[in-house]
Amino acid sequence: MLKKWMKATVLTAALSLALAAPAFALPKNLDVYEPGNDLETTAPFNNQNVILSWIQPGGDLDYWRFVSPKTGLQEFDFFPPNGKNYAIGVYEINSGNPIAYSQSYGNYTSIFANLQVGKTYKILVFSADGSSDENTQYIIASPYLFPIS
Ligand SMILES: [Ca+2]
Repeated sequence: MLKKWMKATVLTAALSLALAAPAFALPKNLDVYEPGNDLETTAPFNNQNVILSWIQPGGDLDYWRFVSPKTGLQEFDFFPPNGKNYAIGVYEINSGNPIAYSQSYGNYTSIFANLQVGKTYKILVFSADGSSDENTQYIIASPYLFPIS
């Protein structure tokens, strides 16, 4: 009798924890492709002008952090896997409001973000409709912000 009650309590606790998580967030330990890929642990991509990665599964959130080497309007080109409706946003590091945002609707898209030199930003990529692709990577390119020297 006690066992049954405890089991129900544990289940309820687990369920409320799961429901408390943000809608898109996937527990890190379930993201087999990028086990450390959240805002706190993601690697910076300074001096790297192309990023390739996967949205998998559909609720995956990919964060990329960088310090801007320039001030002014900067271009980010985004290529989802063919036909996938992924979204890309550029944010100040601690902000939830994008300074630039676009949905791909299956195609190439580009966004322009007004950046300040020395300031830290994050790029967030996620699936706008829950679709994903475990075989084909998306590509973010910022060739003018981080030119190959
Ligand atoms: Ca990912």
